[in-house]
Amino acid sequence: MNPDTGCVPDPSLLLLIPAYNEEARIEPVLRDYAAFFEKNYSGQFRLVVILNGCRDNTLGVVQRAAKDFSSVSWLDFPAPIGKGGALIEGLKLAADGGLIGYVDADGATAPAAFLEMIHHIGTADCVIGSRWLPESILLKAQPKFRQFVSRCFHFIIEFFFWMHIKDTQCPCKLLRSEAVRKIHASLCIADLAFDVNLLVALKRAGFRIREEPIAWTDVAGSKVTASLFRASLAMFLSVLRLRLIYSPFYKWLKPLRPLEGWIYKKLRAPAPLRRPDGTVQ
Ligand SMILES: Nc1nc2c(ncn2[C@@H]2O[C@H](COP(=O)(O)OP(=O)(O)O)[C@@H](O)[C@H]2O)c(=O)[nH]1
Ligand SMILES: [Mg+2]
Repeated sequence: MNPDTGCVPDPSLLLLIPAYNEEARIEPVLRDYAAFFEKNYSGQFRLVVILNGCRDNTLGVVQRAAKDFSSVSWLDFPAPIGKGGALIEGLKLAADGGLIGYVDADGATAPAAFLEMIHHIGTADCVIGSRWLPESILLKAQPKFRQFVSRCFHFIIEFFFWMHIKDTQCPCKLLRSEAVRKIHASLCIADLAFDVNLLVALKRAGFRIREEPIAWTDVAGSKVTASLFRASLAMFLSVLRLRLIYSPFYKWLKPLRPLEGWIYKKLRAPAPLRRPDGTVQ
């Protein structure tokens, strides 16, 4: 039974958590989310962790949590598919009539804050948490330089795509499964610019995105902050590619693909994914 309405059951909810070398951060997050949603959500709840190529014991930690919570499971891909690639795989699990969303493995978004997103979806197709609205609550802000880089990235995104979204990168997003299904073939960005890929695809397909303030806390151990320069360059390359995909010039740039692949390799970032027919979206 839905606690708000007293009668309509909540839609099924699938929560994805991409995880790479997260043995130190992920376990309390899995336990908190599973316990909270099993208690406070009347619809079916599933939490799927998507790992790839972890070099630590993240898998063992996830398996330990899955033993205690039946809602927790995992997918493990050996290939270096990146956060975006992991989410592209996870979004394939979108179930009819349900909701699907994702958060980071670090617990920056508390379960109650994610539940708020569900209450906010209303007639929208996607609701995204935002750390850059006046009502947003930053329990612990990101380091100053990271914030500066984040705002530069924001202006680039706004210049390229004109979406008027204040925080494309907040790792707290919730979507209707139908919307995910319709745009899934347009998802190809494997690195951390995946969020931009997702939002641009939704906007271009005419889906409604609602941006809501979120209570958020920065958690130590970010891989992005640890390699900010490399990660930012890779993200810039990915948004540039995304902009070109939607331009008439894209087909002329095919000869540059090997160069692009070489740059991603040098930046140690996952290159855009290839479709089964070998083309890149
Ligand atoms: N599966 C997978 N997850 C990743 C990869 N890189 C980062 N992640 C996950 O993506 C999320 C964001 O990473 P994080 O270091 O918290 O970045 P930040 O929140 O932007 O500082 C975390 O849950 C990571 O474990 C990757 O290559 N593969
Ligand atoms: Mg994070």
